[in-house]
Amino acid sequence: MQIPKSHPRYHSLMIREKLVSAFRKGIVVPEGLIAHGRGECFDYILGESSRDFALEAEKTAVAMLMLAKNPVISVNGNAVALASEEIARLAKAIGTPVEVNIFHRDERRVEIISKEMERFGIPVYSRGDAELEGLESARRIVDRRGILKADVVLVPLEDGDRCEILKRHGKKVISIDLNPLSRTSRMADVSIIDNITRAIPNMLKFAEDLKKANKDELKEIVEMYDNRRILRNAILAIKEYLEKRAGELHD
Ligand code: PTJ
Repeated sequence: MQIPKSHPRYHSLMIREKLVSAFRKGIVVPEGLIAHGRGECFDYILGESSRDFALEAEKTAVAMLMLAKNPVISVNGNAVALASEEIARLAKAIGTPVEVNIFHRDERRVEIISKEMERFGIPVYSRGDAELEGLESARRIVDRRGILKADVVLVPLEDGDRCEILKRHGKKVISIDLNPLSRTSRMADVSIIDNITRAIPNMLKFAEDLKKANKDELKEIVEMYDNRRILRNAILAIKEYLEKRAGELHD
């Protein structure tokens, strides 16, 4: 569909088009379109920009990934539809493999998503040759070389229960989820409350800035970070936004 650039919601409508096109290619499931609607709503009441709490989490996430022994970026249909190239650039910048791990599992879709990511010349794990104990959903099926042995996992647009299990397996979890109230956001070690379309490009900039940082400097960033404060600030930002809007309607 042709969207006029002058449309006040141009950017948001273009993102929808990306998802619909990825749905037609078999990358995104119908449930992914619904999940995007929830994300859009939170983005709306967060002002559709990367707020301070998001930027701090993004910088910390990059430092954590750089310090990790075995980092991995887990991708699903929506993440690849919205940010495949940027994810590949981030993976290259910090030397992280990408693993396809989807909730609505179907081998054909795993293959389509893997091919989509491999176009950028990065290692993509998708063997599904191991299982995460304690998890019943298809997300338990992982790759021995990736999530199974990872110490830090970046999970964009997660569906909830996996975050807890990853943590039970001793891994640090970084989430990207616009909903600060979600189970994933509450369980993660670093919760990035931002749209994936902004979060990954921001992380790329931080990766560039931190390229010359030494281990101690990276450790300090991680040690100074307080995820409860970040979540609180995200919820308060929503409250302030809504109060401001309501205030504008005073007689
Ligand atoms: O490709 P699959 O099979 O792994 O399925 C992917 C979905 C997204 C359908 C699956 O993981 C799922 O059901 O996720 P949930 O439980 O709906 O959670 C997705 C979370 O992502 C929600 O909290 C949304 O608010 C959030 N979200 C949606 N769009 C964005 C987002 N967060 C950041 N950026 C977005 N663009």
